[in-house]
Amino acid sequence: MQDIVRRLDTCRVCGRDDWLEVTSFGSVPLANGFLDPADLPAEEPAYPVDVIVCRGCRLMAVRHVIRPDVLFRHYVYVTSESDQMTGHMRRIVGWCTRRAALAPGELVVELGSNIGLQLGLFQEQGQRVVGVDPAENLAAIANARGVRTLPEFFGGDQGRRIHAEQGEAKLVLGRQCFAHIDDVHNVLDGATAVLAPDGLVAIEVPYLLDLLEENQFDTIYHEHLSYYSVTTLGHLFQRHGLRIVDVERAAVHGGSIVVFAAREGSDHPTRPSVGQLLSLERQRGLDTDAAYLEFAERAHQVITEIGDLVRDLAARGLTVAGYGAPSKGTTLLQFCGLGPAEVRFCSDTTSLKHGRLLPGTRIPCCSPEQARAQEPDYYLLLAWNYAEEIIGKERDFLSRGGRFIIPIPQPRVVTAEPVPAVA
Ligand code: DWN
Ligand code: ZN
Repeated sequence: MQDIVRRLDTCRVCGRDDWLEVTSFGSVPLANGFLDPADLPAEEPAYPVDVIVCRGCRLMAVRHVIRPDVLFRHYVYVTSESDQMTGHMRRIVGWCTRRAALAPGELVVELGSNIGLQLGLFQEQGQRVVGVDPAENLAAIANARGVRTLPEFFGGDQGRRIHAEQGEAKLVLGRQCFAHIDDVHNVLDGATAVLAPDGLVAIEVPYLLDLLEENQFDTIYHEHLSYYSVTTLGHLFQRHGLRIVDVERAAVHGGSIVVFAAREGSDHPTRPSVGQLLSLERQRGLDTDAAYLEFAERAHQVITEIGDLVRDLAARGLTVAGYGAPSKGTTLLQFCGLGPAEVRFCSDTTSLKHGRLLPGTRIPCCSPEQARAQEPDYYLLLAWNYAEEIIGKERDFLSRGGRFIIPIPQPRVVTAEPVPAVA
């Protein structure tokens, strides 16, 4: 176990070792460790998911850090081409173009660029692009699509090399990858090495406030090492001569923030959004232990309620399947102790997951087409962050009497019938 996992002793942002022990969700296998049924291990290695909060900078983190190459060298999560995500990626282009005054021919560098969908949109409007992603399988897809992608972990060396080869970047973007990074200082060294004097660093992360308030316990797993607020990102950027100049909130992944940072001495004005979110975070108590301990209590309560609901349906002979097999879904099923006896299969649009078994629970994952042939009575909506889009396109399932269970913030059942108003 030693060589794969290490214990986080000092805070990766501020270096202190004064931790609040928030809770433990037990030991589970890795959320994206899908299994090949033809080559099943007798036992899957499981690692603790223990949540801690730094009393210095209020970084929320998981205590056990898995070696990044184990998690990310071959990766099954492919950026979604759903309407919601495509719309969001187009908005990102607009936000960044306006704020960084991006002109054709200028350089955009993206870390964790996956299969290059986001960079492709910058390329379409004339920017030069370089992606950096450690997942060799995904970088190969991106390169085949014509989006230049280095199959590497981004850090100081990569930032300096890109600068030497391509010149300075007007925009360094990292969407939904920052939470996965252990050595954040090395990554910001790389970002500042390649950043133009008037350039912007734009980081999109799931928002800690939304996670806590919406009981998103299932987004806590080994891949997500850190859970950020604007407060904590401010501390982090400051150590690298960067200042947060603006923040956008976005609905993706259950509620995210896109934080724009510029060099301390640059002319970029600091927008009111920054102060507004910093005060909101104080107002909601993110600087107190209570906010985290109360979340933990609610999370365990919701885990019990979801498990009870699904077990009760299965005991009554009703069939339940998972809609989507996202990382948060494999996590939720493991935390709730649900297996193939209660959840027959999970349907997912990602072909890399088809024919495989979910980690830990060993529930089979199939394509939506296969799922249609064995329609369940209830779909447990594991991809709840796409609830609106999915329920919209599954109206026929609902009209045939099917139901969705939306697991968080509290489990609720959705039927075709509008819920009657309470008198
Ligand atoms: O940070 C992370 C991010 C950004 O994404 C990760 N560590 C891994 C991943 O998290 P996730 O796996 O929870 O991501 P999604 O995007 O919420 O996954 C949605 C899943 O649902 C995908 O596997 C695709 C599937 N899906 C589906 O089957 N039908 C999605 C839609 C919209 C659908 O209609
Ligand atoms: Zn800290």
